[in-house]
Amino acid sequence: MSDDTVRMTLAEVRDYARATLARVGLSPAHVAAVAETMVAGERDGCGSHGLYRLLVAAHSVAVGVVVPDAVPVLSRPKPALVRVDGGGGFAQLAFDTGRPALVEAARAHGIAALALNNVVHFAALWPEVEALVADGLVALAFTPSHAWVAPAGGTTPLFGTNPIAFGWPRPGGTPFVFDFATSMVARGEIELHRRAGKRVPTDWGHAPDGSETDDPAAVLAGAMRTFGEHKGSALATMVELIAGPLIGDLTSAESLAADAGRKGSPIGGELILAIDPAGFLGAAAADHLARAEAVFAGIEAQGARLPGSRRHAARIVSQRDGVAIARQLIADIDAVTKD
Ligand code: NDP
Ligand code: PYC
Repeated sequence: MSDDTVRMTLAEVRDYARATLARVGLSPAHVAAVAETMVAGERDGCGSHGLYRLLVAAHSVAVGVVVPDAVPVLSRPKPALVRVDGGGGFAQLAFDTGRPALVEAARAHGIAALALNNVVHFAALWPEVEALVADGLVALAFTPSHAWVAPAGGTTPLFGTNPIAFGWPRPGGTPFVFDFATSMVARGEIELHRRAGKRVPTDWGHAPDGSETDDPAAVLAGAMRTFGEHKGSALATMVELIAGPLIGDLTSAESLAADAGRKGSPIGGELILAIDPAGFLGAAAADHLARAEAVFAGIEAQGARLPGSRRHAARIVSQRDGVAIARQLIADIDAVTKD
């Protein structure tokens, strides 16, 4: 461990996150839900969505982007559809509110969807799909963000970083879960590079004049790029559509407009789909899930790793040894959240 970092147990990370979120004015229910996703981020080696997000959350509260004591309201537009109106609060509590009904609906109908509306979103999506996979379901999650990303072929921001997460239950193994932005990287990763004084690869984004740059500040001021050229661009468009207008919520451009220069976290919705393997397969589901294991074995047999394997390895280490947190980050969080 370097002098630049402090080692914390996961319990200390949780206590620190909870105390900070309570101090900035979140209600106890939001404190508990939001802190847990930050603990998960640090635990699984996902620093861009760990304690760093305390700065982001505190700012969103301070500038009035988020309702710190919002009470999510659940409704059932159709038997297999669950909607939670987050009341302008952070998305984590809205998800926790809708999750039991989503699981129940997926088991009853084979497939079900949860729309979170009117939420403020800054979290990674894998904790949500992982929670649904723990209930034996296949899960997908999508959310737009702010218009920071240019479509392939352009240099003007239009899309959000628009993550897609997928989870698949594995008998006796860690689940197969991937979760990534449809931009080259999450914006949080570029912000972490800027904070650390590091350059970024030139394919991560464009400077404000559209030119190539390795300066993270220039990319943040200019436009990020989608991954996979037109393919990532099409997936980013899909996320805009299905987690925006399809569920009656904002696109990333509308979210940025609603932010009105306050630089808060994205405002809008999220779509989560849950599929029960027993829906199509009944009692044969277990046999087919076992057969699916050949796909994972085939990947690993070639020396490739499965998405999620790095996170699960990091989890084992951090549960045993705790995590190293940058002293500067703690100092910055304390500076903006303590009197
Ligand atoms: P990455 O580009 O790091 O991709 C992450 C995914 O790819 C993980 O599932 C990861 O598994 C897997 N992966 C990475 N490298 C490999 C490899 N060599 N072989 C196999 N799988 C691999 O992440 P992003 O920067 O795109 O996104 C980071 C986070 O940001 C996500 O959790 C996302 O939800 C979040 N985000 C949230 C947004 C929001 O609006 N709320 C917006 C944008 C992003 P592993 O974890 O095991 O490394
Ligand atoms: O890192 O791109 C990102 C992001 C946006 C909202 C939450 N995380």
